[in-house]
Amino acid sequence: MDAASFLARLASVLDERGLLTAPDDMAPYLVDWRRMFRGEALAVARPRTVQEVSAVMAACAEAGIRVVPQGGNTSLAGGSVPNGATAQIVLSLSRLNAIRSVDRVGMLIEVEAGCVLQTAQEAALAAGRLLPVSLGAEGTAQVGGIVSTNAGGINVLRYGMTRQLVLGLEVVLADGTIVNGMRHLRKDNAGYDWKQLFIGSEGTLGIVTAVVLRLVPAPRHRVTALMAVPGPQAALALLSRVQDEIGDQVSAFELISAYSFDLLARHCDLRAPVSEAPWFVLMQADSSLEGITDKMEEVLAAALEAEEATDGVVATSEAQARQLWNLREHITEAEAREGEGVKHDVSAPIADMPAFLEAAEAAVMAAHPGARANMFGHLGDGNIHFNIVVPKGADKAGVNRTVHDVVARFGGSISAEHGIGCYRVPELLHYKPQAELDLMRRIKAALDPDGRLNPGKVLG
Ligand code: FAD
Ligand code: 2HG
Ligand code: ZN
Repeated sequence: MDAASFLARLASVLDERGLLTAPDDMAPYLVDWRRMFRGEALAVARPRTVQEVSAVMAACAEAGIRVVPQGGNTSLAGGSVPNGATAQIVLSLSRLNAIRSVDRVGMLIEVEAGCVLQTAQEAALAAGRLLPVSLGAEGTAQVGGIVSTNAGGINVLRYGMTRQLVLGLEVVLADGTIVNGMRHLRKDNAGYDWKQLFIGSEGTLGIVTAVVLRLVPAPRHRVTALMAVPGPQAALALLSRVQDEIGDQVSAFELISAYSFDLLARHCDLRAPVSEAPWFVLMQADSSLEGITDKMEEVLAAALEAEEATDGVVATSEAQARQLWNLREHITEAEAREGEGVKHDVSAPIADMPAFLEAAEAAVMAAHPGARANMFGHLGDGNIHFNIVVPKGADKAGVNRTVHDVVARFGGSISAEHGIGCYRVPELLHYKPQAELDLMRRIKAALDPDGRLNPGKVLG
């Protein structure tokens, strides 16, 4: 089938707003959030229903066209844009975005893939429930995207990764088959839990079209605190103390380096309301019961006494809490404004984080003069964004290898939450044991035998 016939076929299964082919219309879909990866596409398909997704996939199968699924296009791993090779279309889920239902008693939400995460969060909150996936891109990222990347964010410590929240899933396979597993069940051991294959597979195994997500009771009381700490070891001592005293209520525990605050001050005019320190911890606890703020203040006073922290501020209003989180959420933007950032989204066993940070920073400084580490992230999950700001012309792949060699020494992962996309393919192939890669390839071959789903991503 030639390109013109293929596009005519696509147009016949979509409505008049469902197919974009003009370069200006397609441009935003062809470049990633960091503007590092750009590709080309024959068209952008924007179906409104799962039947239309199925028809698009069947047409692509017949014509041998490759498909790049795209949600909010906030991937930090270059996963959501074409990679330049061969004939591809972008399949945008943005118009398949309905909230089908919110079940207050069953504590779940049924939502289509293109629904923006924040919209789903707001619908849950209106019913007195919390959808506990929270990340800086939540105003743009879509539910299908967070499921397809198994997104993390700031609440993993208490509620787990996105995977832990998915009760039901609807997917469209490479040949257009619709698989409807939209169950509202907490318990279901009837056969293989196939939905786990699609969660976190970054669009390489199928198209996520709808999801049932578990909700939790919306907390009535929340306390947020920013603490200045002498170092990562002290931060871990503080984490332990907080876990001992209010562990069932801690929902976020984030480590931020002084350099991150330096970037925030210079590029976003944002400043920490505590005295200077080499490191900071931003934490949050949520509860249905009153008294969490008093308890947090008591715990933090003891931490100051024990010199695990040197200063701190507990937010006394919702607005002040928002300001503290605003600092944390702007680090990515501040780093982007500073210049060339080499991102590492790494994890290591939590207790080893201080030693890991020291070893990784020393290795980078020794091997790459002029580099600076912008370290921040989810210490409570053992996940740090170990991003290196480098001078122009630096050997970025070399920086990756230096950091990831240290990660490997600590038994860590080269991607804790952002995924592989195309950015980390060489690193995955280098560090993942052969037997695991072979198993992944067998899964890929079973579900996408012609290699048409998100080519060049994850396994390359
Ligand atoms: P996209 O970027 O569009 O796609 C991501 C991947 O999923 C691609 O491989 C794409 O092909 C695939 N995909 C998308 N939708 C579908 C679908 N319906 N079916 C099949 N495949 C699909 N990530 C975190 O984990 N934690 C964070 O704290 C975090 N913070 C961020 C902060 C900022 C400022 C930014 C820009 C990004 C952040 N991210 C974070 C990364 C990103 O937001 C997440 O990976 C998010 O889950 C991507 O959602 P999306 O809808 O934008 O997906
Ligand atoms: C965060 O935790 C995100 O803020 C983005 O995962 C991290 O910019 C980054 O590398
Ligand atoms: Zn993160």
